[in-house]
Amino acid sequence: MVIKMKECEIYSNLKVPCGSKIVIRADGRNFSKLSNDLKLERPYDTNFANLMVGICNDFFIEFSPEFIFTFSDEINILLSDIPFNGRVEKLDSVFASFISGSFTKNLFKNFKDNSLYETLKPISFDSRIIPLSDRGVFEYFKTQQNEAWRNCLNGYSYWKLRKEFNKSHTMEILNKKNSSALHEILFKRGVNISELPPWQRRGIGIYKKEVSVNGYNPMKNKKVISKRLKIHIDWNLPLFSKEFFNKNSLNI
Ligand SMILES: Nc1nc2c(ncn2[C@@H]2O[C@H](COP(=O)(O)OP(=O)(O)O)[C@@H](O)[C@H]2O)c(=O)[nH]1
Ligand SMILES: [Mg+2]
Repeated sequence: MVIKMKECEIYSNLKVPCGSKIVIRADGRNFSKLSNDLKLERPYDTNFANLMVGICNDFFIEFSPEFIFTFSDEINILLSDIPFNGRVEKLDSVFASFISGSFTKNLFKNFKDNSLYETLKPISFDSRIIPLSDRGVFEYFKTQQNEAWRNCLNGYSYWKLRKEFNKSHTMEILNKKNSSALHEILFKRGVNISELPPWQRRGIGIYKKEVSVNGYNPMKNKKVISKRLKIHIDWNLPLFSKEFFNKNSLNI
């Protein structure tokens, strides 16, 4: 019997549900090690955050998503116009590789010290697809923003304590501490968590925003102001609310 090879590609017709919005979440692979190799500042490195924003910007230009939310080494992308006919294999593989390629491109822009690259292995991201209802989309972004906040609290607590204690003792101290105990640990060491930069506490948003552009109408010989949508990098996100998404014409 002759095997029809096309029929062996059994996953190629797997598609996201019709009419559903999807979020793609990409996460850097082994970035704990990468953060050592790149000698990133702890717990937050501004060059690294700029690099992640560079990826989001590249993604926005290429695939016109509705909204992107990034913190740490993860990128959450909301798509309502879904390319590749919604084929799961295509979406996961193209997006993860696009993001990995963009990471490398932006790495050279944001980290100028060539000696850092000598030991660096190729970078990769994983990618997963989450189909969501309209209500689910809002809940999703709220959950990820809470995750960003926890990451901030844990990161600062860990690295502050590591200045005084070794790794295992630090872990012991942090074990089962609730968030007010962590606030206390930080406050005693001069960190008021609510005064940290918003992008560290709440993550970074990328979306289109209306801007006014000054122009000139030669027919009427007059200055005119027109409105245009421009990619906006929001380093100052509020806590996500329906109002935030409505205000920015995000259909969430
Ligand atoms: N020092 C530093 N590390 C970062 C920063 N952003 C992300 N990371 C690292 O990236 C890791 C992301 O977590 P996770 O995905 O669970 O770890 P992975 O499985 O090793 O990629 C964190 O544990 C940090 O080590 C940063 O701004 N500074
Ligand atoms: Mg990771």
